[in-house]
Amino acid sequence: MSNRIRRRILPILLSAVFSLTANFPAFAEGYGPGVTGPEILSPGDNYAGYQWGLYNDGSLSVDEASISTETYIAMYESFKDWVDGGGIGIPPRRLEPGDIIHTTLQSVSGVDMNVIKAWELYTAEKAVKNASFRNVTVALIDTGVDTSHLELRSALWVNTDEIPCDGIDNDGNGYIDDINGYNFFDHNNILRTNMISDIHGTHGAGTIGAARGNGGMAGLTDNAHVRVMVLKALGSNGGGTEESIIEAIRYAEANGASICNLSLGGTEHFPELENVMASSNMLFVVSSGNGDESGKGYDIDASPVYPASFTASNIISVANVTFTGELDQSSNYGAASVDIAAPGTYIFSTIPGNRFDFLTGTSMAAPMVSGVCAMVYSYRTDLDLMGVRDAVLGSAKKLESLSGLVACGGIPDMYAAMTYGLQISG
Ligand SMILES: [Ca+2]
Ligand SMILES: [Ca+2]
Ligand SMILES: [Ca+2]
Repeated sequence: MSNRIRRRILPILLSAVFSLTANFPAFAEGYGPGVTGPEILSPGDNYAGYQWGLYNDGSLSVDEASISTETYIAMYESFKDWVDGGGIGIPPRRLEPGDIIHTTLQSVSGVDMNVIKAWELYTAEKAVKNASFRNVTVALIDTGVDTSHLELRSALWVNTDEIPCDGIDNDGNGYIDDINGYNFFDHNNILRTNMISDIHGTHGAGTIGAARGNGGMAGLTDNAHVRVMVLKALGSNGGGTEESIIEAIRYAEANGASICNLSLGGTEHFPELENVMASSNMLFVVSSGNGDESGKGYDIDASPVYPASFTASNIISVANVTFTGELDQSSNYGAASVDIAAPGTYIFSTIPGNRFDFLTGTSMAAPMVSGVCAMVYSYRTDLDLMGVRDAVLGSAKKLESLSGLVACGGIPDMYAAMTYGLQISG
């Protein structure tokens, strides 16, 4: 069966994550009949066939319809001339059928994180050793999250020591009514803030924790043991302050998170943030960044971005690989600074309003690694977080195209990471 995605991309918008959200009426209204994925993937989750990062049999393809930069500029200049001329006279150049360039991208079988086998192992052993699986909290420091999304309700960390909506800081942690996390950007407990800016955080939360078997998509982790703590530290323009991010990190650690996803970064070096991260007991998973102003990825060993380029050993920096096994053209890389790549192009996940969409960027790749780390940490009670890091990097599925671009030369293999260093019988 072939799953085909059709989409339009304007060249000028290629690098902008938010630009990829507008054109998907097919996914506009929650759970529908949609396209059925391979039944093996996640029975009941009818969109899971789009989640090539979990399982890729080579059947997924994307039809991209784009126009050349030259055509775009010609149209823009023509429109500008027309406006400058008072909107009369020669009409501006319009898009003609010949201007559209169609490209079909075909996925390559096996470029995935071997998630099915990992789930089977986890589920089979869960029946026997349920009590000994670790409960893991993943802190997502990002924009807001639509905490009411049907896929996320059972995925969220709950502060059981806090009574909601009574205006009192019941657990005395310094934050009033912090039930699923906190908003460090606006300094309040509102986690669902804006339908547009919350796309970024909601998408990452779905990749890690969307419910399995209830329709829609499938998150990487088991809601019974892995939860997402929502920490908003970025505003509606995607920016935030060093102070708010540091405060969110301190909150995460103080309230039991062990893995911290940071799908954010910039070229400015923040020494205090670096100190706080290096001295934290958490494992950080950070995005390597989406290239320069023209959307072209670059070597962050030569031109650092932070926090991806911080050298602390409790940081995993993540680049973005496409479903063909190549690094995405927009993804930053670095043989020393970037540890691993992960699926980050045409990533299907949750967005606000019970909807779903495809997004592209290293911001989508980092939550993949956070989800894998969380499952390994939950399953492998014999490992500490540095052991989890070693397992994920040491068992990575090597891809020739990534050699020399990321330190481990591959993408996560969830099954191999969970069984890293173990003798598996049968
Ligand atoms: Ca509190
Ligand atoms: Ca309260
Ligand atoms: Ca689901």
